[in-house]
Amino acid sequence: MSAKHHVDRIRRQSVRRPWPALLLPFLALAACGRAQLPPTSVAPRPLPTMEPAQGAAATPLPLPPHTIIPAPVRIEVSATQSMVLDTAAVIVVPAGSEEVARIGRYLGELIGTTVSTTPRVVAAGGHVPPGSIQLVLKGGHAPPEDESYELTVKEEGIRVVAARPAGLFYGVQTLRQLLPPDVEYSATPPRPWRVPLARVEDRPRYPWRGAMLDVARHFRPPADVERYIDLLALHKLNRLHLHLADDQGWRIEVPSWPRLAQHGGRTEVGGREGGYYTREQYAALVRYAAERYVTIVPEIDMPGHTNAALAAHPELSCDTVAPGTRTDTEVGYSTLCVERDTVYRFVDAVVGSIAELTPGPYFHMGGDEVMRLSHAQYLAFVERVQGIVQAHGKRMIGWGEIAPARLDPATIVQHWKPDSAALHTGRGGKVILSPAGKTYLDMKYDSATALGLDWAGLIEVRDAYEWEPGTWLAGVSPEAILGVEAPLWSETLDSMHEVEYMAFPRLTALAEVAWSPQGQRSWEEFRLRLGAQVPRWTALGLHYHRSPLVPWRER
Ligand code: TNX
Repeated sequence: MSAKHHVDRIRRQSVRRPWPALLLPFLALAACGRAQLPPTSVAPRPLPTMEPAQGAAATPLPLPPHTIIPAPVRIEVSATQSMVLDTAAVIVVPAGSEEVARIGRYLGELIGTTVSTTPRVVAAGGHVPPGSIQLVLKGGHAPPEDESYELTVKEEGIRVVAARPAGLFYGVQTLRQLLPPDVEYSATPPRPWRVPLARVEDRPRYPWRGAMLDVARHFRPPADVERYIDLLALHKLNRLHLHLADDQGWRIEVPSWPRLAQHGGRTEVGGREGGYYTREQYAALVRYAAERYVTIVPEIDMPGHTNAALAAHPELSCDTVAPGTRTDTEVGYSTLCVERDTVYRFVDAVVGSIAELTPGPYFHMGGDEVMRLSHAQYLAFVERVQGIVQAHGKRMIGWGEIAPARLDPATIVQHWKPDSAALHTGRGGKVILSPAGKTYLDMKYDSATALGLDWAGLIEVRDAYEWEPGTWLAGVSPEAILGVEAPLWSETLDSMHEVEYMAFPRLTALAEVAWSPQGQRSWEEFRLRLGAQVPRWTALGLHYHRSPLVPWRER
């Protein structure tokens, strides 16, 4: 899918002191949206309003101050002035940086749809036509993981400046959201685009801004995963955790254990044919994600949730009798035989083969919901797997249950339900927050939602938005929180449309939880920005839940 995107009539938000000159300053909307005008030489104007959502109180709702999601740290957008991006524009990139040139091409494809409307990418140094876009890598000593950027849109041209290419990519995503939503259509007729004059300074709150896709319960072909990656990139999310194996299916080829995918990949929940990724397909997904600054985090869930592996290789179970394949959704019945050496040869082969294809530093071992082992057996298994993962050069991640094992501080615990994560942060370890009652995208929105489960409660978009990760876990300091991840378990979801419907708009809300400063987040203001996404989401063909809490605007 080409990267394409939004926004119509923009109002600006200045969270701190407004920048001087050029931009018409409004003050940030206060909680329920009455704007005040700061001292300014520009004559005050009434804040534009919109019709209330159907069934809402009769008070007209204000337009949002801007419609960028996640909200940048600092943003000013002119309500009245814009620049014109026409076919003379080029995209200027630093000479010698293929990586930034690639970001330039990505931006060009977003803006243009044909050879004549797609801006050329040129190396800095030559003549730059007015009204062009410059992607600038600034020197300095920023750490490799720096994701900050600055974006300025002036009449003379657009500049994105960052220390690292990732920052440039995020600046491009913000620019995408300043462009009219029609850019998201691949068949839009060529014409100049208007971009409101703007100035943005931005950086993420958390380095881990993730989503998880359960491709084990229902397999998703690579094209669906690519689409999900594109949607993550739009929201400045940077991790895609793939749940690659569970009781109902094994989804990745392991050459030395071919039956895992060939037999274990046959089925899925409900009994339809499953599927698996070949090594080439998986490597292509990793590349596709990396080009969008998304790190793939592979998970092979063990020692439980392993029926598909046991069905393919009965020597992994204690009775060595192959169980049948399973297409139901019961949990807790399967386990690897943790006393057998074969099991560790299997773990080593699987971790090694996936690690080879995974440039990202992480390997997720699952470790959840094990009911057939003693606690001592379970902990010993986790510790042994940690050694194998480290021997393959990766940092281990596991669900909250692994915390009581003797973990290396470099290992990461993913919290999903009350657990002993504090044990791990006590030893200097980090935690990813995926509290089920806030981040589980497979929970129903309300009692009328046809899809999904409800064991962790009903989660409306407001619930997903309104929480503070920094103080979420008692006994865990804010510094120990690596970030936030939203898992999408797929027991009840067997199409990409259903996946999208459950993810959106909650994933949009969680992207802002992970990126934007807590002190600047307000549900009343966020829901206005969310409601303004309709034209862009329509252009993207996105399936989403029309939450009654959001004033959706068609234009
Ligand atoms: C719990 S969260 C699970 C998954 C299920 C999910 C359904 C976790 C680590 N385990 O196996 O799919 O609930 O919501």
